[in-house]
Amino acid sequence: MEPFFNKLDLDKARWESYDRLEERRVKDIRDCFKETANLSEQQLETVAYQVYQIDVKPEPGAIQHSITVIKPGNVNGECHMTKGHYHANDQSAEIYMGLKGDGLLLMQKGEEVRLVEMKRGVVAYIPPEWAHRTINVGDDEFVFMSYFPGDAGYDYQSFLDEGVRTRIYKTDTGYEKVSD
Ligand code: PAN
Ligand code: ZN
Repeated sequence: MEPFFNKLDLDKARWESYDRLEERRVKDIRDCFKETANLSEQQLETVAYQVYQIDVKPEPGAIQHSITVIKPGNVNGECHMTKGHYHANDQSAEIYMGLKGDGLLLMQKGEEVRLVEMKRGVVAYIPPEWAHRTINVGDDEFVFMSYFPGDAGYDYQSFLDEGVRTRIYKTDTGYEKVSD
């Protein structure tokens, strides 16, 4: 393949161009939240996050990279978050870099949980075999960049089946962690 580049607008925390945009609405990720009874149609249709994808072939040796934007908001108090996943290829690590806003990176392996505050400039390393999810705990959008192996893949179901050990709720002054 040919070498290529894309420009990142550091002020806007967005690619100037990209190949694909994936959007997930609250209705697409409702199973991630603890309390989902009585959600309005409007809330179900709300976009929780977007992934701006640069397309690279999903091959060993390649490096995927994308920007995720989590919109501010909550579902019955629980902050907007990504679905979260293990990598299907469980030897795949990943790097997240905070670009804008206030987010948390939650990593989980069995009973163990780690949380990293992902402000602009924080670069976090997700080792192989740790599930990972990001959460917007701020009042503005939270944006970060991901770099991961071409053949990492996604295993959403194992994380969903296992269940998350820590939930993050909005408070007047920020957020609180609640063990589940
Ligand atoms: C990220 C995530 C992205 C969206 O690029 O895929 O933030 O989160 P979900 O995939 O959990 O919906 C990544 O971790 N890739 O491996
Ligand atoms: Zn990942």
